[in-house]
Amino acid sequence: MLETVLLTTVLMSYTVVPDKVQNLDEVVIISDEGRGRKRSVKGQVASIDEHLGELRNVNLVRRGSYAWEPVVNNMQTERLSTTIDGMKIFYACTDKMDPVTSYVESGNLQSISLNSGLDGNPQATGNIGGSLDLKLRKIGFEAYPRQINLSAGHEWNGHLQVYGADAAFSGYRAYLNTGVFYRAADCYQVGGGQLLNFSQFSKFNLFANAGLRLTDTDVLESTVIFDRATDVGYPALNMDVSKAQGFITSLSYKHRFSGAGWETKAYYNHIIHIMDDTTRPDVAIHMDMPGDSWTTGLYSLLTTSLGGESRVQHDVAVNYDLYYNRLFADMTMYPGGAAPMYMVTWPDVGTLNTGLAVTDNVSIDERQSLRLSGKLAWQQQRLNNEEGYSGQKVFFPLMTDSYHQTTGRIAASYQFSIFNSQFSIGSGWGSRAPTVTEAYGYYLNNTFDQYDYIGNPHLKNESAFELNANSQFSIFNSQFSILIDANVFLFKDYIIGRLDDRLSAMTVGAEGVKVYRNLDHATISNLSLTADWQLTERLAWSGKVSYSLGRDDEDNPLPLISPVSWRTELEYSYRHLQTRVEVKGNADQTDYAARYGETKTPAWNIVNLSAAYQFSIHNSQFSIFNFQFIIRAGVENLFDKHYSSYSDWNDIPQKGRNIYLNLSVEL
Ligand SMILES: [Cu+2]
Repeated sequence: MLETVLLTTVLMSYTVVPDKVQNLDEVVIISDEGRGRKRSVKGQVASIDEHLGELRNVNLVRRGSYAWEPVVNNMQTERLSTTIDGMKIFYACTDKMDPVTSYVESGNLQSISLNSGLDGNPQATGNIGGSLDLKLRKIGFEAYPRQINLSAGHEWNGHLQVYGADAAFSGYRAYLNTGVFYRAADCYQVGGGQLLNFSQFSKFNLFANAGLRLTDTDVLESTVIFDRATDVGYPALNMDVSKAQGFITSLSYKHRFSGAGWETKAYYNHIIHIMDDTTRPDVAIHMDMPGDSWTTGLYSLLTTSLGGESRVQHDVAVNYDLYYNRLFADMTMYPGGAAPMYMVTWPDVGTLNTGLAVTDNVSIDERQSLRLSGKLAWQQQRLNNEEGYSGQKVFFPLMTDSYHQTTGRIAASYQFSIFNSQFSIGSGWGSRAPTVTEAYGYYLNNTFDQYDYIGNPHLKNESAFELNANSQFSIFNSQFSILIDANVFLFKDYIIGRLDDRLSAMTVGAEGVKVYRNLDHATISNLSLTADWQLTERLAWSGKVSYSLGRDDEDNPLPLISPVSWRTELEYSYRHLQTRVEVKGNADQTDYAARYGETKTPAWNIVNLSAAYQFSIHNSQFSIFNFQFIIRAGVENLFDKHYSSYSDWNDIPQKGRNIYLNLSVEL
């Protein structure tokens, strides 16, 4: 009902048809234009992190209010690929305070797509758990001539403010999307009313996407994003961030043949991350810890359909990519009364990576399809900082200053549909090279288990074999449907830190030193059940429950694996109004990884309420006065529960009761 109301507004300009070749497992829509699909109840004003939370396979590790780390299939950054419109970008913090999703703003994006497991998007490398691609907002040619969006939001808990303005212009020759966004918050109150110190942040973002049609078949496109977060508190860590800045830019050329498309994009991005502990009281030794990440690269993607008149059709994509990334981080400690101590924590590692990916979506007949994908990549790494290299060589006398690795992935899945039901089974194998932290990190303190970590340049590649299956059943004219989704990842040479008691810690208060090792094997498996029920024309119910398991080579639980979790929603829609009650929670974390320093997180449940109302003001005489308004309001954590989830770093408590109100206007 609501969908049809909303669809009468602006839909055509942003066609969000999932790319056939990419076989997206899940998409969350961010802009207000892609209506009727999976999206946050806060609309466009929601943060990227809140949008990511809408995806079925995604959890978030939270170290504060800002820059949450996405986890897919219970695997963190090291086992995922995150790209922005296919561009590689790497974070610059040795403590993972800045996942790359923190360098864009919701208003920059059209959607976020997730490919679960080893069947990654063509540009993805090292994606064992999955790949996320953040799709930038592009109005395209010959859409609406002009579109302006203004949005503002306020959340009472922590006085969060969000302001955004973006404009889009579209013609036959050219198009432009541009916007400016600001969001900032003070420290928030946890359940019960206590203030959580160092949970503030502020962020400013500017972006532009432009397209120019050169001929009927040739197009140039360009992107520039500037994003700067300042004064970001990390209550779960010992340090905050004074500046985290991303500059992201690309230029691409698209050519259309008959029945085929070819895109070549060149890009460059630079991330600066500066940690700061000067606002913290009682710091034993002050430290300066900056980090830098530079990436430049290109990809060239050819997509075509083959099969001609025959029943079996192939949608084929071939992608070549090449990138060069440099990561450098250092640390200066200022012990009171003594000379400063200097240390290189990431030894200016240059990684040159190149790969070739092929995917083929085969539609066999109306009921059956097959998807095949594979990628082979080769990389060369060089340690360019002499001081960092010689520091690590003390522990690994046989190490050299240059390494190379070959990684690959291959996946196949088969889909079959009958009546109103769909079945899919798939399998894959893939490997990843150790990250710069895992191979060359130097005395990186991990506040999760209180150990200093040293990288191991002799690590082998980690690999995994994946099996997955899902089936969806619909009954009562598709008014009720159930989706069961299961996957298992069998790892070989799983990379994790293990205690080395011959070494002593450098950080004050650390318990010892861990060195990254390959475990012979490990397992991660996930099972989820989702149900949707259209009770009446106006009332819909949905529910989801999921269960996950992670085990190391000695059958100990792996860290940061979700306990049993659930979420259920009841939604009532009437004309332009949509209201929703949501209950979500986790069971007791009985399977926590004591061996890896994890503590047990107790069960919790919270209730959220939300409502959205849309209306418009026209003046038929002057078509220029045509305003579309959406008001969204809600209460999160209605009963002000004091709780933290298993993925809250060091069990920092979540927000207490929070009332929000936001307004979007389209003119
Ligand atoms: Cu940091």
